Amino acid sequence: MNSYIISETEFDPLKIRKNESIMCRGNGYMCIRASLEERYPEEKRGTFINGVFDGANGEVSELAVLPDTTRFDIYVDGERVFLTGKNHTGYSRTLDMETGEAVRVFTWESRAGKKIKFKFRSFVSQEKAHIAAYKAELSASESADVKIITGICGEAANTGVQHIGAPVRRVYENKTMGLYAKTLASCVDIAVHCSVKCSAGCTVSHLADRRSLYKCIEFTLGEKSVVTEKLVSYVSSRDPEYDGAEPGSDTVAGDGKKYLENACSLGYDALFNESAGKQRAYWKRHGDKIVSKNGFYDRALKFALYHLNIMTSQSDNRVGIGAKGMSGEGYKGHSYWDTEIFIMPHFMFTEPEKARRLLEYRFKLLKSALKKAERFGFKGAMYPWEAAWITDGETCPEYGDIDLLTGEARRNLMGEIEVHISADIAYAVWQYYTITGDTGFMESCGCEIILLTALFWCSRVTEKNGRLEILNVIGPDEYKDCVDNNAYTNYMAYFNLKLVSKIKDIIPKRLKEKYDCEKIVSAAKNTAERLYLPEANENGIIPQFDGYAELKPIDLSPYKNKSCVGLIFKDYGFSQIQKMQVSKQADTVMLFYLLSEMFDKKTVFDNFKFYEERTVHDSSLSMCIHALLAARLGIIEAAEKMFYKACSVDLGDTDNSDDGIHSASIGGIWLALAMGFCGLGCEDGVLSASPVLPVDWESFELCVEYRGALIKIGADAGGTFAERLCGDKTKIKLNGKYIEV
Ligand code: IFM
Repeated sequence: MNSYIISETEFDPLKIRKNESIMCRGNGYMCIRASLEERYPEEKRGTFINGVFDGANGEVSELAVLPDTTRFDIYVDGERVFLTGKNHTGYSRTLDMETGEAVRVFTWESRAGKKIKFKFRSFVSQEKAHIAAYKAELSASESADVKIITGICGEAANTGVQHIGAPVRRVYENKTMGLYAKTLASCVDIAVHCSVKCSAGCTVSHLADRRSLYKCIEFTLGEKSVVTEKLVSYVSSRDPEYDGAEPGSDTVAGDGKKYLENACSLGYDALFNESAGKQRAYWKRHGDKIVSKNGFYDRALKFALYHLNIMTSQSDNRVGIGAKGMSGEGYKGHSYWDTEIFIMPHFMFTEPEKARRLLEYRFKLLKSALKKAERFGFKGAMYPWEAAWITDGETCPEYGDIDLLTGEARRNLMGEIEVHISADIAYAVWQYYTITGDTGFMESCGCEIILLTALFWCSRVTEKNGRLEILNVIGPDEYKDCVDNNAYTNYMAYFNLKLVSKIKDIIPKRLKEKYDCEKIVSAAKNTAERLYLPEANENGIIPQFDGYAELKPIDLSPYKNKSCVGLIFKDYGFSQIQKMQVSKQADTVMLFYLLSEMFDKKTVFDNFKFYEERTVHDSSLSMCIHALLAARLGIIEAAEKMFYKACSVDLGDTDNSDDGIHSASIGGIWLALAMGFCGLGCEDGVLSASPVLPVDWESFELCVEYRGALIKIGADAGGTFAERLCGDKTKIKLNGKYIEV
């Protein structure tokens, strides 16, 4: 079984959207959903460039769907090719994650009984960030007249919202097509170029349709296959190459045309070989694997690594990671705490320069965070709950869905009171520093983030009951609004405040001149000392928030372990759920992963059990953390079951990924394996691990980059192992003992 392959073996219109997401191709600069060549009502095409957000129509800024190049309208003897349940055989579609190429084959039968073989191939270049390529190979059982119409469709829109203005279109020398447009509110220039060529003698013409430009290729097909090759380039004025400069639409158009011409001089095969080579080099450094009877685990791991790679910019520190990466419109392409807590550890331990860039993105958001704090009457940095482009500020919509009875839009409070994100970002800064020892980053960005987020907490606390409390928040469990002293928030804020004393000796002069650092250090110390940290009650349970113990416990069995999310809302309204002991996702238990040194094993075990029974795991962020904790607690069988569910979030049989894959859950697959089963950590500047092997697994291994050395760590039937693959000798702590690798 090849773990690099994701496939579908039959055509199912109801799976179109999900497969568009999970088989999405990209390179961190752009992503293209794996839409089928022919059109179907169920499809949701989408091409995205990292950082190209737009907030047209007064709605919050969202990642804009760009002009589409994936569509091929094909006619055989005048009959349009599309698949029904009966008119085709030999269907298969695969994404080969090892090379990044998608391949789709089938034999279609026309109404007149002619059989046409189709093979479509496509990829987004790993080597040339702006380039994508498509190839269609056709052959026929008997002679048939074929017409292929393909090009650039500028009608593409986000669900119900057009972000791209009316385009300018050009055809150069009857060959290259160019489509130029601006996003409506953010005024980002977009240039899409496309060239289509055919291996057979054919008639070629161009068609201009509304907002679109196509090439029409007509030829007579027989047994000998005819190949149509389509190369495209995408460029935007927000690209990192132009950072700081206003390139102007002519430069953007000129560069896009140049990129395409250069790609055309190579052609599909050479471009593919180059790109696949780069993708293989990625796998060489990311040789993580799970060997087990159930090959699903290894595939899920490769799937996670594949998507982590394509969702993350290779060079730009002005962009974050969307909750769906760039694989769909879901969550509007916004970045949440998902990045710092679920995704970033992977990069800290494998490609620290990417982790640094992601934190630099948060540094660039400081201005927005300061402004947001001021708007709500606080000091310091109150980070946006949802972030898009660096100057967009808070992009969490103020209103959510309508109340079906009244038709009134329901207020969405996350942007205002889901404040734990500020502590999550500070946590990630510290974690990055302890893993990498990157003092340069602390000097340029890290210290300032820690100081200003701590200052926020100093102003966000309320004097009550003779102590400082944090009132009116939403914790990670979003099924509970407006609670006081959410344990997760309070403990993470405490950690954030305590960090200030840890960095006080490395605060750069620049910051001392800019802020009254001594005052912040002392305020953070006093606030931390007086901050209320919810403690375990007589049953050993740390209340998720004030009054949790008084809420009604209910039987969650009808809602747990179901493939459908939000089932509980069929029986209860949101206000009823507020009064029940039911959590959407890991909340208090997150602390046992992040701040494990603050809790003893019994507390962790008792709370894990208590809260898991009360959690419906309706968020994709939940199961991976539970798997991680179960592995750390040594309940390996349960951990494996939970890991299986975490791996199934996108790869399982649900339609939950139609709007894009789940980035946090994907980060969580690596997290559960690395920080759970492998027990990876960093203690006093030394890499540590304590791998445990589930009984059904033969072995697993992870490749970790630690301070310049690449180290393979894992477990097999012979026990645990650590081996240096390259870099300098280094000391690590394996199963509690120091060894040199
Ligand atoms: O950040 C998460 C949140 O914890 C649960 N709802 C979805 C968000 C984006 O993934």
